[in-house]
Amino acid sequence: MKPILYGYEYSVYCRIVLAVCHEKGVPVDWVEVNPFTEPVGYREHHPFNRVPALQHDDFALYETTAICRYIDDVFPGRSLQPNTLQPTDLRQRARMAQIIAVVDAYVYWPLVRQVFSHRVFGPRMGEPVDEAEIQAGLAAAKPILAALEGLASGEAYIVGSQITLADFHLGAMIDYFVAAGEGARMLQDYPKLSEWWSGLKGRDSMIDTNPLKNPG
Ligand SMILES: N[C@@H](CCC(=O)N[C@@H](CS)C(=O)NCC(=O)O)C(=O)O
Repeated sequence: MKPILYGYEYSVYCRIVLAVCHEKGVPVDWVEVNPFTEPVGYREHHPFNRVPALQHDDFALYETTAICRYIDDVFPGRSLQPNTLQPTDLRQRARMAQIIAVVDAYVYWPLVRQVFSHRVFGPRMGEPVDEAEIQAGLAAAKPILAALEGLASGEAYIVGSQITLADFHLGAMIDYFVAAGEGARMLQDYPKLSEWWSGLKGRDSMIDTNPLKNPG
């Protein structure tokens, strides 16, 4: 059976899973849930009421990193060479895990929830903008981007010449960040990240899964 993905249209975390599924050629059945409204019964799928959550036959899984690794491990995929989004080189594998952890711990809140949500998403949804949140997010973003610039490989992808799960984890967040003018300008200060992003953003899996592709 096709995996079922419980997700919210604008969720950056769901977009990571969708991009990975796109790369692996794995179709999913999408069930729309908005976690910000406490959907009735959804905690059965995710006890912390977040998205995404995956159901694959009798196997239920939540947490984006776990879901992406599962998709990559279980499905053979179609076109990737090598046919995995996890490097076999152990140091690159460790770097991939590190970047994903950095994204979850330090990137998501300032870049997405402070800068993107208040500069781009709020106005799109007719919600009030909190300039203080944007400025706090931009201030926090600088040392985080500097750290990621230090970790970036300088090759085509974030940990080396092979695309990995870390590209999608970071790429989904950067895409939202640069949707804000201040975010796009700030990224230019980081040459390795800018070069990496200019390559990744044109990938079909990134374009096709962009929740903002339709004008709002
Ligand atoms: N640790 C979770 C984080 C997922 C997450 O925070 N998702 C957001 C949407 S992008 C959410 O569900 N937010 C609901 C809320 O904050 O109440 C994961 O990796 O899947």
